[in-house]
Amino acid sequence: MQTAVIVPTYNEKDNLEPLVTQLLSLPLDIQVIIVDDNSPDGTGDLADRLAEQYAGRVQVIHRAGKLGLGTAYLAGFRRALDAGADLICTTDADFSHNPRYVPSLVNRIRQGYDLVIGSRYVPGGGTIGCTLPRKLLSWGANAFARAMLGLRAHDTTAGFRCYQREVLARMDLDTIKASGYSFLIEMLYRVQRQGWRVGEVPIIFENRRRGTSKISRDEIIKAMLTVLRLAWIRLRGTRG
Ligand SMILES: Nc1nc2c(ncn2[C@@H]2O[C@H](COP(=O)(O)OP(=O)(O)O)[C@@H](O)[C@H]2O)c(=O)[nH]1
Ligand SMILES: [Mg+2]
Repeated sequence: MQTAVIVPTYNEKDNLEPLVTQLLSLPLDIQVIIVDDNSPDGTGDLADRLAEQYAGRVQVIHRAGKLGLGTAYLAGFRRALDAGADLICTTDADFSHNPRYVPSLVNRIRQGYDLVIGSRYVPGGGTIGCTLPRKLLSWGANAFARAMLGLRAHDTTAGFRCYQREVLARMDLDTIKASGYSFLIEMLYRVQRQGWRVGEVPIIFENRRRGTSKISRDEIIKAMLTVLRLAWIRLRGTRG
């Protein structure tokens, strides 16, 4: 099975090379698709160098500026679908999502799931090195999204995922409104509503050691608005 791993990057120059190397050394047929938003720190050039070094296994999508995490995933999804990938995974570039878990995500898909989430909030999962505010933010966002949208997964905001090709191929990707972090919640909402089987495998999420988080207050507010918009759609029982 061909597995594409989408890695969105914005200022990840200290993380990208070891991450790509570790992904490519997994015992899977892996292609890496880096989506860089013209990172000021030169991550895009580094990505090009890796694409040259690992020709055929690493591709780069360059975008003009910081256009958001959600649209970066979308650009990656389209490229992966065009390339004929069977499975499409997403991961942060910062090692919070350790590449060693990718095989367990893929294995769970093989057991008959359509979307598998690398989850902090199932038995065996957890976090290391996260500050209390960060834990509270994650916990609050999850509780809110689950309560408002009836999401059954426990880690609804996690960006460590693996999708079966068909889930993305059959989704009208153009109509997804969220462009930032809350894209993850909107995707999960749609996947569940469309009746796909969603599974979770435990991961230990380690706070990044290098670089800084790109989540901002704006993103948090936008995420709340996304949940409210989807809750409204759900309440009216209409498509959206
Ligand atoms: N291409 C692109 N990548 C982004 C953007 N925002 C965040 N990222 C990347 O998305 C991943 C998640 O962001 P991160 O800062 O780790 O968020 P956190 O884990 O919630 O603190 C990282 O690999 C970032 O470099 C964006 O606007 N464009
Ligand atoms: Mg991260």
